[in-house]
Amino acid sequence: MANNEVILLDFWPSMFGMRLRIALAEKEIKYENKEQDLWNKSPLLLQMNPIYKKVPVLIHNGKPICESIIGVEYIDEVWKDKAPLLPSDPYERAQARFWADYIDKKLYDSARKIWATKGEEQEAGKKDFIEVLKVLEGVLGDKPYFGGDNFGFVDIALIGFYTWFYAYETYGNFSTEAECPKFVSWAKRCMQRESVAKSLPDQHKVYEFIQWLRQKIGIE
Ligand code: GS8
Repeated sequence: MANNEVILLDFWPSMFGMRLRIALAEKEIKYENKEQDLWNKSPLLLQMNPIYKKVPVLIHNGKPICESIIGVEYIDEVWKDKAPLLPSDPYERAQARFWADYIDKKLYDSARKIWATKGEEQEAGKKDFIEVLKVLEGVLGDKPYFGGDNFGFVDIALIGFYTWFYAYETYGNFSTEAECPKFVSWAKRCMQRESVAKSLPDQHKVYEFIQWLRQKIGIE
């Protein structure tokens, strides 16, 4: 539809980009994916996200929406007739936003320390990372998804990280399954969904990318 043009400025290993890919797939929205070179940023990316100059950017009918979590909420509001992602109850919705925010504030940084640092800093990152996963396991409880019986907002905020786990475990020398088995069962359950399976790259490809990144930042 001419008045429903959707473009995603994306970068394949980005767990933030994956959030939008999954949300768009859940809603069955057709879009054009424009892969970005983050080391040579396109005029389009600089124009659409002049503040942070980061991907992902969702562009709906020419208008940019920056920040992945805000983009997922936007998608849920605009295409509200299909596959609701946020809970309908205001309190539940506030809780879902809280946990998505927790993932952004706590998980990314600790995970990054596992592959981008060494020694004590790496050990601290690993410890924090497992602690965060344990907190999230507690939130999940015995539910199949963070959204309860339905896959939803918090699941989308979190599952993209899973494709980086192989690299975290290899560099950090630990097993998530041994530390957080419930978390891994949840992740495998999510991976069975078509929207997730087709939005996440292969974990070995991500590992190779991180190897390249480690060389680039001079840690290898
Ligand atoms: C994070 C986006 C981000 O870090 C969101 O959208 O949720 N809070 C934002 N994007 C990275 C690529 S993924 O690690 C990025 O675009 N980096 C380019 C840069 O920092 O120059």
